[in-house]
Amino acid sequence: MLRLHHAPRSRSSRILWLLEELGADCQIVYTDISRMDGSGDEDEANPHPDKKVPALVHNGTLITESSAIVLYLTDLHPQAGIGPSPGDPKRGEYLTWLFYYSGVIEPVVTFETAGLGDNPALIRTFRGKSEMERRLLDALKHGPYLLGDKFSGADILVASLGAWARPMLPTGKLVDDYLARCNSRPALKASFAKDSPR
Ligand SMILES: N[C@@H](CCC(=O)N[C@@H](CS)C(=O)NCC(=O)O)C(=O)O
Repeated sequence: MLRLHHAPRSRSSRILWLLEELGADCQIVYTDISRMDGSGDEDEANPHPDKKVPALVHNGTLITESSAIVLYLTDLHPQAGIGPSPGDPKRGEYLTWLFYYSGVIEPVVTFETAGLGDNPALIRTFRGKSEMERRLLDALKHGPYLLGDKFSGADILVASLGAWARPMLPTGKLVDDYLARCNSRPALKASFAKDSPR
């Protein structure tokens, strides 16, 4: 049994999208979170240790962090073909993008937003926006998706960032077309209906 603790218009919305891609049966528990604009509040019933979303519970096991949840769910539903399984030649590239997303892209975006994009210690550790842009463009040149021919959970992470903060991704037609391709997926449209409680 899968249960997703979800807050509308947040990082858990991308997990709703993935669940639709996978055709996975999952209970959605709508939860309040404390938001950047000062609205909302922590929900005591949220099992996330930091009272954030997404938080996934599978047969009593708690999984947090978007990339970990994406990997967990695509491994759980290999037949959907949304993430290469162990043994697939694309597996290493898939893991690289999932972890590069959480380990580099999100920190770089956060530092840029905070005006710390030229901090030498941060650049030494994570590199900066230009290196991140080069990595994305190099992959998408061979597209149409990050892993090449096949759409994957890594695209859900990057495209959902693009929907939230388009200026944080490289400008230009290559990325515009990539985002349009991802955003036209029927599973994303289906997930919108579940984003807020009825
Ligand atoms: N690295 C985490 C970040 C999760 C996160 O920051 N979620 C936001 C919503 S977009 C949240 O729950 N914020 C509530 C808070 O900061 O208390 C992930 O990707 O899962």
